[in-house]
Amino acid sequence: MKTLASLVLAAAAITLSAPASAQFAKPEDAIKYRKSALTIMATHFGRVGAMANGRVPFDAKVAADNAAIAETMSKLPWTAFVPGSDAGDTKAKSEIWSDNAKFKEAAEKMQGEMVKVAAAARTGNIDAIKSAVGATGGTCKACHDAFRKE
Ligand code: ASC
Repeated sequence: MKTLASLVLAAAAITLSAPASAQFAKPEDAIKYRKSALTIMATHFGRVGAMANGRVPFDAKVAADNAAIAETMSKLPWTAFVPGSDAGDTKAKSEIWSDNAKFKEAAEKMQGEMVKVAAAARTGNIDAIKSAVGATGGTCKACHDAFRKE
Protein backbone atom coordinates (compact mmCIF):
# COMPACT_ATOMS: atom_id res chain seq x y z
CA MET A 1 0.00 0.00 0.00
CA LYS A 2 2.82 2.31 0.92
CA THR A 3 4.58 1.48 -2.31
CA LEU A 4 1.44 2.05 -4.33
CA ALA A 5 0.88 5.41 -2.66
CA SER A 6 4.40 6.55 -3.39
CA LEU A 7 4.10 5.36 -7.00
CA VAL A 8 0.92 7.35 -7.42
CA LEU A 9 2.58 10.41 -5.89
CA ALA A 10 5.62 10.00 -8.12
CA ALA A 11 3.42 9.71 -11.21
CA ALA A 12 1.52 12.84 -10.20
CA ALA A 13 4.76 14.72 -9.63
CA ILE A 14 6.06 13.73 -13.05
CA THR A 15 2.80 14.72 -14.75
CA LEU A 16 2.69 18.12 -13.07
CA SER A 17 6.35 18.94 -13.67
CA ALA A 18 6.65 17.57 -17.20
CA PRO A 19 7.15 20.14 -19.93
CA ALA A 20 3.89 21.28 -21.48
CA SER A 21 4.77 19.58 -24.76
CA ALA A 22 4.67 16.23 -22.98
CA GLN A 23 1.13 16.88 -21.79
CA PHE A 24 -0.34 16.68 -25.29
CA ALA A 25 0.13 13.49 -27.26
CA LYS A 26 -0.03 15.28 -30.61
CA PRO A 27 0.27 18.90 -31.80
CA GLU A 28 -3.37 18.79 -32.94
CA ASP A 29 -4.44 17.93 -29.39
CA ALA A 30 -2.70 21.08 -28.14
CA ILE A 31 -4.34 23.15 -30.89
CA LYS A 32 -7.77 21.77 -30.04
CA TYR A 33 -7.19 22.41 -26.33
CA ARG A 34 -6.14 26.04 -26.65
CA LYS A 35 -8.88 26.85 -29.17
CA SER A 36 -11.45 25.28 -26.85
CA ALA A 37 -10.19 27.26 -23.85
CA LEU A 38 -10.21 30.52 -25.82
CA THR A 39 -13.71 29.77 -27.15
CA ILE A 40 -15.09 29.16 -23.67
CA MET A 41 -13.33 32.26 -22.37
CA ALA A 42 -14.71 34.40 -25.21
CA THR A 43 -18.22 33.03 -24.66
CA HIS A 44 -18.28 34.01 -20.99
CA PHE A 45 -16.39 37.27 -21.46
CA GLY A 46 -18.84 38.06 -24.25
CA ARG A 47 -21.78 37.68 -21.86
CA VAL A 48 -20.22 40.21 -19.53
CA GLY A 49 -19.39 42.41 -22.52
CA ALA A 50 -22.98 42.29 -23.72
CA MET A 51 -24.08 43.75 -20.37
CA ALA A 52 -21.28 46.30 -20.40
CA ASN A 53 -22.41 47.44 -23.83
CA GLY A 54 -26.08 47.52 -22.84
CA ARG A 55 -26.97 44.85 -25.40
CA VAL A 56 -28.50 42.75 -22.63
CA PRO A 57 -29.90 43.98 -19.30
CA PHE A 58 -27.39 44.13 -16.46
CA ASP A 59 -27.68 41.34 -13.91
CA ALA A 60 -24.93 41.52 -11.29
CA LYS A 61 -24.97 37.83 -10.44
CA VAL A 62 -24.88 36.71 -14.07
CA ALA A 63 -22.03 39.15 -14.72
CA ALA A 64 -20.03 37.93 -11.72
CA ASP A 65 -20.57 34.25 -12.55
CA ASN A 66 -19.55 34.69 -16.17
CA ALA A 67 -16.57 36.89 -15.35
CA ALA A 68 -15.28 34.30 -12.87
CA ILE A 69 -15.39 31.63 -15.57
CA ALA A 70 -13.65 33.92 -18.06
CA GLU A 71 -10.95 34.63 -15.47
CA THR A 72 -10.34 30.93 -14.88
CA MET A 73 -10.32 30.14 -18.60
CA SER A 74 -7.86 32.96 -19.30
CA LYS A 75 -5.17 30.99 -17.50
CA LEU A 76 -5.47 27.85 -19.61
CA PRO A 77 -4.57 28.32 -23.29
CA TRP A 78 -0.91 29.20 -22.88
CA THR A 79 0.72 25.86 -22.08
CA ALA A 80 -0.87 24.52 -25.26
CA PHE A 81 1.20 26.75 -27.55
CA VAL A 82 3.75 23.95 -27.74
CA PRO A 83 6.58 23.97 -30.25
CA GLY A 84 5.49 22.34 -33.49
CA SER A 85 1.85 23.37 -33.10
CA ASP A 86 2.10 26.27 -35.54
CA ALA A 87 1.01 24.00 -38.39
CA GLY A 88 -2.45 22.50 -38.75
CA ASP A 89 -5.91 23.82 -38.00
CA THR A 90 -4.70 27.00 -36.35
CA LYS A 91 -4.37 30.72 -37.01
CA ALA A 92 -1.38 30.96 -34.71
CA LYS A 93 1.45 32.96 -36.29
CA SER A 94 5.01 31.65 -36.11
CA GLU A 95 5.91 34.82 -34.16
CA ILE A 96 4.36 33.15 -31.11
CA TRP A 97 7.44 30.95 -31.02
CA SER A 98 10.03 33.22 -32.65
CA ASP A 99 9.10 36.19 -30.43
CA ASN A 100 7.85 34.19 -27.46
CA ALA A 101 8.67 36.78 -24.78
CA LYS A 102 6.41 39.29 -26.52
CA PHE A 103 3.64 36.70 -26.86
CA LYS A 104 3.95 35.79 -23.20
CA GLU A 105 3.76 39.46 -22.25
CA ALA A 106 0.61 39.92 -24.36
CA ALA A 107 -0.98 36.83 -22.80
CA GLU A 108 -0.14 38.02 -19.30
CA LYS A 109 -1.52 41.47 -20.01
CA MET A 110 -4.86 39.93 -20.97
CA GLN A 111 -4.89 37.73 -17.86
CA GLY A 112 -4.17 40.74 -15.66
CA GLU A 113 -7.04 42.71 -17.19
CA MET A 114 -9.39 39.73 -16.95
CA VAL A 115 -8.69 39.55 -13.20
CA LYS A 116 -9.94 43.15 -13.04
CA VAL A 117 -13.13 42.25 -14.93
CA ALA A 118 -13.88 39.53 -12.40
CA ALA A 119 -13.05 41.84 -9.47
CA ALA A 120 -15.27 44.59 -10.90
CA ALA A 121 -18.08 42.10 -11.50
CA ARG A 122 -17.89 40.96 -7.88
CA THR A 123 -18.50 44.55 -6.76
CA GLY A 124 -21.51 44.77 -9.09
CA ASN A 125 -20.46 48.24 -10.22
CA ILE A 126 -21.45 48.49 -13.88
CA ASP A 127 -19.15 51.43 -14.58
CA ALA A 128 -16.14 49.51 -13.22
CA ILE A 129 -17.21 46.50 -15.31
CA LYS A 130 -17.48 48.62 -18.45
CA SER A 131 -14.02 50.03 -17.94
CA ALA A 132 -12.43 46.65 -17.22
CA VAL A 133 -14.21 45.01 -20.17
CA GLY A 134 -12.94 47.75 -22.48
CA ALA A 135 -9.36 47.34 -21.28
CA THR A 136 -9.55 43.57 -21.59
CA GLY A 137 -11.01 43.71 -25.10
CA GLY A 138 -8.06 45.91 -26.04
CA THR A 139 -5.62 43.24 -24.89
CA CYS A 140 -7.51 40.56 -26.87
CA LYS A 141 -7.27 42.68 -29.99
CA ALA A 142 -3.62 43.60 -29.51
CA CYS A 143 -2.63 39.94 -29.22
CA HIS A 144 -4.75 38.95 -32.23
CA ASP A 145 -3.27 41.76 -34.34
CA ALA A 146 0.26 40.64 -33.54
CA PHE A 147 -0.05 36.88 -33.30
CA ARG A 148 -3.15 35.64 -35.13
CA LYS A 149 -3.43 35.14 -38.88
CA GLU A 150 -6.48 36.51 -40.71
C1 ASC B 1 -14.14 39.52 -27.45
C2 ASC B 1 -13.67 38.42 -28.22
C3 ASC B 1 -12.49 38.76 -28.75
C4 ASC B 1 -12.14 40.12 -28.33
C5 ASC B 1 -11.87 41.03 -29.46
C6 ASC B 1 -11.53 42.41 -28.99
O1 ASC B 1 -15.16 39.54 -26.82
O2 ASC B 1 -14.24 37.24 -28.38
O3 ASC B 1 -11.73 38.03 -29.50
O4 ASC B 1 -13.26 40.56 -27.53
O5 ASC B 1 -12.97 41.09 -30.30
O6 ASC B 1 -11.27 43.23 -30.07
